[in-house]
Amino acid sequence: MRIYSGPLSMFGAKAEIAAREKGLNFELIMVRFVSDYEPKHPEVVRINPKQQVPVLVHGDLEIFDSTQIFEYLEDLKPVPALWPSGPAARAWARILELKSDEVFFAHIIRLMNLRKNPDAAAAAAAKQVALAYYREMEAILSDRRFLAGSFSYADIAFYMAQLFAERMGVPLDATTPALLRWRDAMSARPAVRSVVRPMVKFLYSSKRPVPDFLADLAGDAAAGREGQRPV
Ligand SMILES: N[C@@H](CCC(=O)N[C@@H](CS)C(=O)NCC(=O)O)C(=O)O
Repeated sequence: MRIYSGPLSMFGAKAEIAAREKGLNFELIMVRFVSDYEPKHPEVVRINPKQQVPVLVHGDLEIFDSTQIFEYLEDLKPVPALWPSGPAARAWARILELKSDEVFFAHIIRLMNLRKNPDAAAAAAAKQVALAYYREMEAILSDRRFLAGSFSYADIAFYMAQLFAERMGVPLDATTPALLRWRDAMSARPAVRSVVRPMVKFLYSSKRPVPDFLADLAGDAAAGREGQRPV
């Protein structure tokens, strides 16, 4: 199995975390990233008409999109299950995963695009929507450890989206204590650490800010050592 990802790809990180949580062996191919994923890796261009990472190749199968990769991994290796059991619980978990990627993260992409204009009214509006989403997730976590009950793809998706939100100036704070506990639990998972550590090193090596909650993952990178080298 090969996974094509990028050093700052939150969607690639989703796929990689899931593969690691499943205990699958795979080769990770980091595609070039300067300020964007350019020039595109030829295999990514050939396989994904959207020319984006992540892309997964397994034997004759070539697929793309982090959520589609989740579904394939779940069918390929059902244990440990990363969707909850029962049709309603699974459907709800899938909706949470979709909302994280396509509703919450849309506002974070807006903030990325407004980085040179942080005082714009549109940036303030995007932050407010993201903070309201934190409150929604806080309410969900009031009676459970993970968003869909058991640990699931919904948690992986929102962890990565929130990490990027933090980078874009929408941090969690004490007003959402359950969410802070959830994030600590997520950050402690070996699969998450394996994926986020090189990302943090890349942030340091490319002199980009690193969210405080990830500082302990930096190791030597914080002292100026090289991060992950894209190919
Ligand atoms: N919905 C897709 C989104 C993939 C995506 O946006 N990938 C980004 C990196 S995180 C990318 O490859 N961007 C380069 C581009 O769009 O040219 C997924 O879940 O995989």
